[in-house]
Amino acid sequence: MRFTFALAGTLAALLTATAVQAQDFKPRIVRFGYGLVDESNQGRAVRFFAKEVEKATGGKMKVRAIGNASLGSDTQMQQALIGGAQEMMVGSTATLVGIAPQMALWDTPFLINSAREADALLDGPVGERVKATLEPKGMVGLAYWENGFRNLTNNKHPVAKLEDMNGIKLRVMQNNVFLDSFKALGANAVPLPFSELFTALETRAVDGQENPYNTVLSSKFYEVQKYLTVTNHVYSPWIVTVSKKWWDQLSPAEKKVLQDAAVKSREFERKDTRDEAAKALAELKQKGMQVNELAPAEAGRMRDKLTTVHASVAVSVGQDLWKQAQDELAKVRAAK
Ligand code: TK8
Repeated sequence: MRFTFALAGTLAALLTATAVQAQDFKPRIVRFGYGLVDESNQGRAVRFFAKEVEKATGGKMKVRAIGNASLGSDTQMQQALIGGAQEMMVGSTATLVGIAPQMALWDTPFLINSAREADALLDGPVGERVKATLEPKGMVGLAYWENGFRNLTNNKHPVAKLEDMNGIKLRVMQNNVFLDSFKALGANAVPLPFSELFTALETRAVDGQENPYNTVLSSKFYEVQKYLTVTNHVYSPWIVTVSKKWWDQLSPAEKKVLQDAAVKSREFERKDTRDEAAKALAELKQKGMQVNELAPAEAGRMRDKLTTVHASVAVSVGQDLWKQAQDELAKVRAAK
């Protein structure tokens, strides 16, 4: 008798669970856009995310991974998300600064010195606070993924000292902190969407650019760039965002699936990116790039120039957020 009750209870629970599931997940197509090529750390992570979501919804929600900026540049996709014409994207936080000014925190040169500091700051209260500023603007931020530490490439000459930056026409992201930083270093900085970068380098409309090793490799910049200077001048995050218009139509269960999958993919993506970055420099040398490390004194001179932009970042993101970030970093550094 007791056994029968127990069995009936389990059956009832199972049936309820199935009923809830069927209601909770509607058939949906999610267009998830990104800027890099399919065979990049970005592409691999979006496909990982797609699989997670399909698994968790029993195939109800289908995520289309659409790379190569086929849906537009970062800023174009952001507008599509805000307008509700596209569901999801991943791209640089730097291109969001026009919409959410506090994102400029992540553009601060030499703010973050290690992967450990990056993870603690981005996944902690500071990262949450900055992420939350997107929602009133029409986008929901789910998780930060890693773009990585940025390094300089160019086609003119090796950059061994500060003065070598003079006269280099350098593509930067569409963002004032990057523009000001590279102007401070003496480069002729030109903002350009990533989707136009390869052609601009190839046709020599610009001489150089800066991005993590992973991207120099996956986007084949080594084909059109001779010199690489190890600068690690800034840690650059990507952020996974959802159209708020679309998000508001989802059930709590659907939202949870997307949120959980974004975090799970973050773990996959960071590991993949770090593994690839560790090997990428050797590969880039093999492909013919001439790589140089800056002498410590020259790195120091560049660093001094770049830290002049710190005060203006603090003003544009607000002293309170700036201080919170510094305090958090001090905590992480002390906990070594
Ligand atoms: C990809 C970009 C890229 C970024 C850039 O869409 O623009 O240089 O580093 O990753 O977001």
